[in-house]
Amino acid sequence: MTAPLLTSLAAPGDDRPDALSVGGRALAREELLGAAGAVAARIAGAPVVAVRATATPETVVAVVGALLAGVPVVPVPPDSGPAERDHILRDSGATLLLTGEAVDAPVETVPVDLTERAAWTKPEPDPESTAFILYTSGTTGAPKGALISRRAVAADLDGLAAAWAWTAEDTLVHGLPLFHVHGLVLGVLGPLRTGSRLVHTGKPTPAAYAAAGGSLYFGVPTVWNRVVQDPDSARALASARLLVSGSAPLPAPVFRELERLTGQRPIERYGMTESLITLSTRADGERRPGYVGSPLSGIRTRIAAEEGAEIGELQLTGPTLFDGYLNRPEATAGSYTGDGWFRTGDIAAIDPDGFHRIVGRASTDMIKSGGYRIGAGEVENALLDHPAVREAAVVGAPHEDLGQEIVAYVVADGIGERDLIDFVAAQLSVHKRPRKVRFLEALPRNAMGKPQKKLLPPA
Ligand code: MLC
Ligand code: AMP
Repeated sequence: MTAPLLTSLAAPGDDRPDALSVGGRALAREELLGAAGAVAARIAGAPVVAVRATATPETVVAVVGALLAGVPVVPVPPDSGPAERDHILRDSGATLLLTGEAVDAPVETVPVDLTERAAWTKPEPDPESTAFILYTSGTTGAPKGALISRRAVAADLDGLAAAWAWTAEDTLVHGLPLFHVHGLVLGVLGPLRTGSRLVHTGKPTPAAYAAAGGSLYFGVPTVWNRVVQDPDSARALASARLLVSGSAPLPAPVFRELERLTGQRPIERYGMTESLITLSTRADGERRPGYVGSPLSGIRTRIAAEEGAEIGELQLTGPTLFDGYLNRPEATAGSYTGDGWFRTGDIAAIDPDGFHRIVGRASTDMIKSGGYRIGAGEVENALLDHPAVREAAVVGAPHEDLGQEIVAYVVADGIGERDLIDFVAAQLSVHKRPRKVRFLEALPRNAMGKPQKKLLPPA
């Protein structure tokens, strides 16, 4: 039986004044619980609450407050422009926006004050109820809200704690954004459930990681690539217990450089917003470059391969899966096979010893840049919203540091690259901006008039 999500949060024990530190501001567990109790009292009964998810202690207090009150939380990227933010607020049905600083918003804002205190004594909500609505991009259209239950989060964190021997003795260090699975679900609720300390560095820079002195470190491959480019910072991580990479493929050369500089092989784990983390190498097991290990407890995997082939779509079942996309029954149905397995859209292979290798994505319209998932269609639609743009095609081009970089091909009149990049950054989120824009006379199309991305010139 999986214990309720917030079981260890309320347990007495850790009275360190810096149990949790975000961007240099620290909170004791009791302070977190008191301030979150005050948030819970203010928002109890709301159908859905949004949180402006800056990398601050206010975000942690807001999220924990909503989880105490049993109100589903929608994290909103703090740099999201009006198009993305308004879509998330409208689509999720959020009636309140919790925020650490005053902002204009189309819904009522509720300030989060770290000094407020209230005891919250109500029992934990039903484990099957929704903990999070996480907005995530598909290949086309606007992001969809993935419904993540309390049970799924609790099961996932327990599976990871077992795989990584993650305990209250650890200090987790990371500087990832607090609006996705990696930084928020693993990176904030993980420490609260395992009882470990958390040091969030504000930004995931090599120097900040080196200075933090943790035992457990999280990063996306771009972060690890930057760490190995800074050998002094990398060497400072030699005393850590585990360096964990995820959210995108860790290039084998970065894996090897990390081993050379720190004396230890990184842990690689694989996951998705819809499934949470499902595969990982283990603290006491083998770690092989290019492999994401074996299923966490309770997860089953299979490869849907053509007759005779070993490589095919990775499919999953298990307790960490989402409960569908909010208000999108067709998209939800389409993400499952007829016999009830979740279709990841990732192409993978499983070695005879059970080790999984992710080979790529089924669709080139799903881009991973710096560990962020970005749908090509979403960026194309944003570009087409600009009056000067007549046609747009967006691709992910291989990039040494970001894994992929977003490149936009447009047919447009009287506008320059910089203006279009800034336009997307302002409408969506900064990380969804194209890094390059190429101007064409026309997009390559087939006889049916459909754009042919394969025929686009090199970036
Ligand atoms: C640049 N900036 C602009 C801009 N151009 N601002 C406005 N308009 C423009 N046109 C500014 C930004 O505001 C920012 O400022 C600065 O430039 C850097 O932005 P960037 O270039 O986007 O940052 P970069 O260095 O490329 O970021 C790399 C990174 C980041 C690794 C730090 O990509 C990152 O945090 N990735 C993590 C993604 C993640 O957590 N994914 C997990 C998904 S969950 P300033 O001053 O603010 O720095 C998942 C499941 C799983 O995948 O398996 O885990
Ligand atoms: P997101 O929904 O943002 O969590 O992105 C999920 C996607 O990230 C997956 O479908 C994979 O394509 C990719 N991903 C996550 N972890 C890894 C990994 N360790 N190796 C390769 N790809 C990964």
